[in-house]
This record gives sequence, C-alpha cells and structure tokens, in this order.
Amino acid sequence: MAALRGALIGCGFFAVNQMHAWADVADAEIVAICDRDPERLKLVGDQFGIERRYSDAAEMFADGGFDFVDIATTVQSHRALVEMAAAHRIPAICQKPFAKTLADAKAMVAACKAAGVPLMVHENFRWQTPIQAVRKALDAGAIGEPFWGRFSFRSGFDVFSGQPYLAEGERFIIEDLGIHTLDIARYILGDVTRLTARTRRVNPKIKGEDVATILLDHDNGATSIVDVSYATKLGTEPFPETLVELDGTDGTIRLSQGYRLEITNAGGTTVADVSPKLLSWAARPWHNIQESVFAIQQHWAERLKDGGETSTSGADNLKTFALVEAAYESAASGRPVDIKAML
Ligand code: NAD
Ligand code: 89Y
Repeated sequence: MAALRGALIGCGFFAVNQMHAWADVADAEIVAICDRDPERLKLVGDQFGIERRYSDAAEMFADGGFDFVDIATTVQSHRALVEMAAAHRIPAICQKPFAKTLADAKAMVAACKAAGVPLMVHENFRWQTPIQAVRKALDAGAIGEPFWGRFSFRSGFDVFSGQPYLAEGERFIIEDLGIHTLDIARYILGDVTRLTARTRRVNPKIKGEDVATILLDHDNGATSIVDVSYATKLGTEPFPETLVELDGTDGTIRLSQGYRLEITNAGGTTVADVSPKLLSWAARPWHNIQESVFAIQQHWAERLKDGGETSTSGADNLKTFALVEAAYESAASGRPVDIKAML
C-alpha cells in the first residue's frame, strides 16, 4: 500500500523529534513542511531533505498533495490550524496543549467531526514503555481492582533553555507537563468526576506555577494524586520519568525511578526493567519521550489506514483538557470542581 503523505507545521524545538519519528514510521512520510520562521524552515528542511517548504500554512493547504497534517506549533495557533485542516478535509494531529481553553478545544473537535476527518492530540506520555507496562499489568489482573493511585513527576531539570516560552506564560506546569500526568491518571484509573488542586510558584524567574498537587475522584471509585514539580532538586535527576504507585484489592504496583517496575500480589514480588529503547536518533534523558513520539505517530498511521479511532483522539483529549482547566479553577477558588459539568 502507498505511503501516507504528511505535512508538518511548526519546525521548532520538539518538531525535530517528530520528523525523526516520521522517518521511522512504516508507510508514512513527510512531503511538505511549514514554519513562519525562515531559519527554522531551512534548518529542518535541510536536515530531513524536504523540498516543499512554506512560510504560510494557508498556502500549503491550498497546494495540497498530502493525506494528513501534523501541527507541531505552540498552543496559540492550534485552533486556527486545526480548523484550516478541517476546512480542507485533511486529517490532523495537534500537539498538546490542545487549545488555549476548553471552549476552543470543543470547537476544534466539532469542526473536525463536521468535516468527517480524524483528529488526534499528540498526547504521547501514555505511549511511554513504562506506562504501557503498568497498563498491561493492570489488564492482566496483577493487582485486582485498583482503588488508589499516585502519578508523580518531580524534577529540577532545566526545561527553560530549550523551551524559553515556558518561563513566560501565566500558566506553566499544569498546562505544559501536568497535562501529561493527568492523562496518564485517566489512562490508568479511568475518567474523573471531581478534582481539587493546589499550586505554587517556587522559581522566582518564571511567571507561572511550577508545583501542583491534584486530588482526583475517578468514575470507578478510585482516588488518585497527581503531583508535579519543576522545583524539586534530587540527588539523581529523574527527568522525564513519571513515577506510579497503585494499590489494588489483590496487590500493588510501583513504577519507581530508573524504570523499575515492582509488582506484589499473592504470588510474591516480581521486579522488571521497563526502560524505554534508545532509538538511533534519540538522546538521554529524552529517549523515554522520544520513543513515545514514534509510538504515537505509528499508531496514527495505523488508525488512519484502518479507519479506527486513535487512543488520544480530540474527543478523548477533551476529558484530559477539562482536568487542566479544572485544576487552575480549583487552585484559584480553593474548592473542588465537578468535571462532568464541564464536558
Ligand atoms: P517552538 O517555539 O520551539 O516551535 C514552534 C514553531 O512553530 C516555531 O518555529 C514557530 O515559528 C512555528 N510557528 C508557530 N506558529 C506558526 C504558524 N501559525 N505557522 C507556521 N509556523 C508557526 O516550540 P516547541 O518547544 O517545539 O513546542 C511546540 C509544541 O510542542 C508546544 O505545544 C509544546 O507544548 C509541545 N511539546 C510537546 C512535547 C511532548 O512530549 N508532547 C514536548 C515538548 C513540547
Ligand atoms: O513541554 C513539555 C512536554 O510536553 O514534555 C516535557 C516538556 O518538554 C517540558 O516540560
């Protein structure tokens, strides 16, 4: 079968990972790229040998000749570009955070639905090898019914040198990183009914919050904590590992630093190394994220071909994005937020 032809918009810091991953995805290739910054356009175009280059996404859509678009810009342009894709009936992948507001995100999902085109949010953290290993253990019934969880990302890694915009926004860690952790909590323990959050800013050089502690009530009665921090200086820096603790009716799961998965149940305790692969183009410590970029893009190509729904479709991601908005709302008001009322 002929390869799917893709176009990528936004040739910045993270898009380089997406371009490498597209080169590895079976039966897909990037045939056109777009960036309004000529330097980024040239850099990425030359590195990956892409001849069709555009500074204006509207011109690229007008020329066509591709089966899907991968939107790798920052959030400000997501709604306009997704709606442009829908208007041209082009299936779209959109980077996280999906939108600036839940209202925008809902409009984007509605536009793609009305146009009859698939929309996937590039919510890659659930595709990380260690998170997939936790999901598989639960599916195998290793600990019975989980009733409590903790999803923790605590780091002192300098993310601002590669992504300077992260220091400038009114919102930081929940919108940028906690969004992934909240998605993992949903992926592992299911949808959420109610959320309570507290935030604080520790680093005086940034505008937004860099610490958040979030309590979730899940549909199935489980309770979990999502705690994220970029103000945590540890002896061994864990970036970018999400640590997971789960207590179930028949046992426990602990995903701890160093990609160590410990499962305890009536059969005893087993320990496994669930480290991600170091892909040929990847570099530590980012390799965990980089491998998940490949995994989510391969998944997109497969679903686009078989017509199936993606794991992190736009519609699915509304339920993660609502948690982000609710966390800011709860932190501001000090009160719990009803999630179902937002959707
Ligand atoms: P960046 O600023 O380095 O790159 C964005 C690029 O998009 C820039 O080159 C800019 O010129 C271009 N651009 C913006 N609007 C445009 C438009 N309308 N038309 C054409 N080009 C446009 O940003 P980044 O650090 O690469 O982040 C991009 C997105 O990726 C963000 O939303 C970020 O949150 C996300 N991200 C995701 C992960 C992940 O693991 N999923 C990791 C890092 C960043
Ligand atoms: O932007 C963020 C993301 O999505 O993963 C890690 C990151 O690059 C910095 O927090």
